[in-house]
Amino acid sequence: MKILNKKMISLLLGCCIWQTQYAQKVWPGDVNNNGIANGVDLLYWGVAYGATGPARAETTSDWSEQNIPAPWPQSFPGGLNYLYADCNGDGIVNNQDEDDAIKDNYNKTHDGITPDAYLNGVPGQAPGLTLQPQFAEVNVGQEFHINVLLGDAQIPVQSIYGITFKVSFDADLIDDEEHLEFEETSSSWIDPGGLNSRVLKKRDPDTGKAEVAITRIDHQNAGPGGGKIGAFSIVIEDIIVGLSRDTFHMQIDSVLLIDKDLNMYPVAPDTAMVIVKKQTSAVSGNLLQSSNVELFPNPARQDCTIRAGIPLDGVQVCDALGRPANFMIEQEQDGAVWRVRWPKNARGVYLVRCYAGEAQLVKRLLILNEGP
Ligand SMILES: [Ca+2]
Ligand SMILES: [Ca+2]
Repeated sequence: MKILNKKMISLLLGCCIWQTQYAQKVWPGDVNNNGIANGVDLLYWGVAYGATGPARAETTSDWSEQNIPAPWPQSFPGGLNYLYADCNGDGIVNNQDEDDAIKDNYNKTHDGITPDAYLNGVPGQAPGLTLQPQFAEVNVGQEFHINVLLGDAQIPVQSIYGITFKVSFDADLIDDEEHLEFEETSSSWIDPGGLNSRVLKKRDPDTGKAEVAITRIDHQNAGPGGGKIGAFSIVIEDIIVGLSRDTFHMQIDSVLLIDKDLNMYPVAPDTAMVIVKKQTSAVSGNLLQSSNVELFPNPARQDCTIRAGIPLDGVQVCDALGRPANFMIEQEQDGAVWRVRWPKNARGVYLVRCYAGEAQLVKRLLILNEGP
């Protein structure tokens, strides 16, 4: 038996690489060629918007492998050719590639998937992608909003061309597909004129997943800036059996922000919780108003204090997934003052639930550093 020497191995490897390169196909909608069509592909498409090059032999947006044409003059950082952004193969990157391919083929996969490079940042260090519920409590069947804000005065976004983010939510509280929808802010700070951006919105209430991608198409960055970029409108269905109240959670799982040159920047994801009241339950109104409950310091490093205008029956802290956090919670002064301490490595966003009778209030707590 002949033993392969180094030269033969490298020749064999070279042969494999050669074959791989020439086996490349276009899958209409998978612009970054990683095996799946999703919001990240919209970002690549936006960067290549308006480019032209050789058309494919066959013009189609069907989800099937297509032979590549001759290379286009331009490439993305990393070397991927712009020809992949021409999803339908007609020789130009324009709206049809988005409508007919990225949207229609959303979440379809081929071959092996190379995971997309999302860049979740650290709260307090990177600009935040914040979920801001319109109300702390809602009734079953009541429509409410969770505003989505990107960057703020403390930590603005320096430069943005596009962003995509994935969220999870409590699907069992959403009965109808239309009862969780994202509406982008028209003429937001990302696109003040309202004419130079495109949005991809997809949600699957069955699995409790949604993705939103926004990209500019004019090769100009927006920013520095911050503020509202859109809102989820939500209706909770009356399907909560055996409970007088429940909570609706939404969290941002992954986010990717780019500039016009496809440089990627970290963004700190957020989580939100809204208490759902059943209309038949005896809820004692707005005993607990936000102004009645102080939480300080916030952001906090080692501990925080809750001071309420009335005695509280209890305080609970949940992590980003809505699970009770293993924090030390001590009651002082007949329940009007509570002190919360946490273990090391607790950095992140938490939700603090305060109870008094039938009333509840949720406050967001940002922990910047590890405990003592
Ligand atoms: Ca892709
Ligand atoms: Ca095209």
